[in-house]
Amino acid sequence: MSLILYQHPLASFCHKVLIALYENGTPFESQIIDLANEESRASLLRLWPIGKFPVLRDEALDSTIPETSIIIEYLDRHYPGPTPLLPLDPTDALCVRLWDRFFDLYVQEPMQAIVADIRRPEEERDPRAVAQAQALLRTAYGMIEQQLGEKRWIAGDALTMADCAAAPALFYAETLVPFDDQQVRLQQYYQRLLDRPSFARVLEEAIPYFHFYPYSQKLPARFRPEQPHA
Ligand SMILES: N[C@@H](CCC(=O)N[C@@H](CS)C(=O)NCC(=O)O)C(=O)O
Repeated sequence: MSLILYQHPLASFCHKVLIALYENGTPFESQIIDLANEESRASLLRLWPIGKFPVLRDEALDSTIPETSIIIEYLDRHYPGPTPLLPLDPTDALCVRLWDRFFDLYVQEPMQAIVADIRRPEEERDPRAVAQAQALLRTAYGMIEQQLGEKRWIAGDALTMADCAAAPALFYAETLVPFDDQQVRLQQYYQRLLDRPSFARVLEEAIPYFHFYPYSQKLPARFRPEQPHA
């Protein structure tokens, strides 16, 4: 197999790339990274000393590609399929890159900050940083609602890399700061993302791991792990 994705099925940035791979039926091998396991962590650091994942390894072209947006652009260029993830028109492509950045920086990052905070010992938590992250999510939701207008996907009528970024970011963010009742377009967009077969498959594969997510009881009902009986 030419492509190997170093990833973890619970990790939101990995979901972003998995959606892109499933959209285009791109064959790949999955290498699960367990950061708690020294050997597994070392295998990631050898590829990308920053230690963030996913990382894509392409044996056929002898390339190692980190960073989700770069991975998706790489796949789009070298392994195109039925769902082009970047438009050919340069202006349209810029819009996709903007919204891809938007979801990574202003939805994923505050979401990760809130989750990281609850994983810390109580005395190391930072309620001010959490409140800032929650406020950023609320601002981002309002901007997404505006951007959607009558569009089906975030940058227009076709699903793109920006929607790959949006799906996992909104999936976890919504468990921390629920969407406003007034944000009807955002809610409908979120439902479209959940219904998209590529993302539905990613979520299905994550089910055995959701009990590791500290806010798992806020996930949509079908993904909520059963609570242990008293
Ligand atoms: N900018 C990176 C972010 C990747 C990222 O934050 N991945 C998370 C998993 S969802 C990670 O590596 N977490 C482990 C860590 O930060 O130590 C990308 O787009 O690939």
